[in-house]
Amino acid sequence: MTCYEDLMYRGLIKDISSPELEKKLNNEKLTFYIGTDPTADSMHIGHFSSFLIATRLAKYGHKPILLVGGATGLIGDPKPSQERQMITREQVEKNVEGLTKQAKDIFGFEVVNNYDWIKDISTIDFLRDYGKYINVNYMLDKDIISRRLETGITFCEFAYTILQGLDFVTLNKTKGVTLQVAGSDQWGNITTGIELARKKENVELYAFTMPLVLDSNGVKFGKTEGNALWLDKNKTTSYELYQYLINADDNCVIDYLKKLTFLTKEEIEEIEKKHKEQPEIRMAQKKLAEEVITFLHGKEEFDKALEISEALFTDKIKTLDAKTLKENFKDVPTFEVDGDVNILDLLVNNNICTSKREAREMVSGNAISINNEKITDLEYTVTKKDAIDNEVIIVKKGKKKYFLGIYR
Ligand code: 383
Repeated sequence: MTCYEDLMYRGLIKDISSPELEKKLNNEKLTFYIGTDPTADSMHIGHFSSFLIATRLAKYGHKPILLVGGATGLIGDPKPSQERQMITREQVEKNVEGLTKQAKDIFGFEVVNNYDWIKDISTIDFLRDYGKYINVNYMLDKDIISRRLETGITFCEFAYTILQGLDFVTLNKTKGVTLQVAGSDQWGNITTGIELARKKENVELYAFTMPLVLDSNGVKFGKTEGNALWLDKNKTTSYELYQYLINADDNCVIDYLKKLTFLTKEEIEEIEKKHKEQPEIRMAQKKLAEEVITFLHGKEEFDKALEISEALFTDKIKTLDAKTLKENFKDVPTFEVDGDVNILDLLVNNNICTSKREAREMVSGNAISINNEKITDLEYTVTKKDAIDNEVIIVKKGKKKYFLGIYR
């Protein structure tokens, strides 16, 4: 398969800047970049699904540069609905540090910061050297800007697209970058750069965008209720990531394998065949979890996540020690236990059940287990002896809800 065919097979191409791109990707070695703004100190799984393109193109001999937007992060890429909250300079600096380290650790490519070239451009130079080439009418036509005209957009965010445009032109001059890659939400910013390069430098730059990765309800991949799935394993454990991936929709998991792993077409087809025969064993989801977590956190972390998950589903939970359990359940609701306590009181006092009545129903209905042993006796007394290492009890309510009890 050629590079372009591979990208098409995986559904990784949405918009392209020109039909020449196919030949370029297949026959030349391009230097390209993909950027992210320091809105947080870690990337999340949504970024990962885009940034993986860096490694994918590198495998075909292209050279990736990862950009962290130390300058653009101070301005804010216009969101569809409303103006962004400004982030303090200190916070942006901290986030840049976190992201730079993370990008290097995970992908191992060169990382640049646009603050390095934007900080020294004076207002007059900005307006003369860049502003003069970009027509306001052209800017107003961009989706990212036009959709904000009703609710309003400040000049600060309006100007953002020119900064991203000047990055593309600058990286072309300083590093020989000729291609920019991003998620499809970035098309407007990318084309500003192409326009600037044509008008100012008489140079043709190239780009393509990737479609957003969605689940079958049209929800963005990685959006869970509440928390983002961070790539920093101190913020989102490998176990949590495993839980998210293992629960991927049957209808989407093959698409995820194409977009988020380096498995070949043949390997994916093989998995798809088995997946269709026996979706209930979730082998496609398991493979997805293995590939993604191993890429992000390494094999050891994946093995640990797998071990914990399997232990929770079988009666092996007692093979885990208190420390491992505490580490990996840090985001699970936690409560303290003191002495001996009746099962119903334990459930109600720690908000596992909302009432004694619910607690009774759950226990009689076989829906409560402690360290994977079903508790069905309404009179059961939980004691320290139930705890792993005399310290930890894992209460499971129904199929998926876990609570962590710690004996003092
Ligand atoms: C800034 C300066 C550049 C090039 C890019 C940027 C950042 C860009 C942006 N990107 C998103 C972000 O930072 O806002 N203006 O969260 C996301 N990306 C990637 C991908 C994506 C985009 O980091 O679609 C999802 O992850 O492009 O939303 O010179």
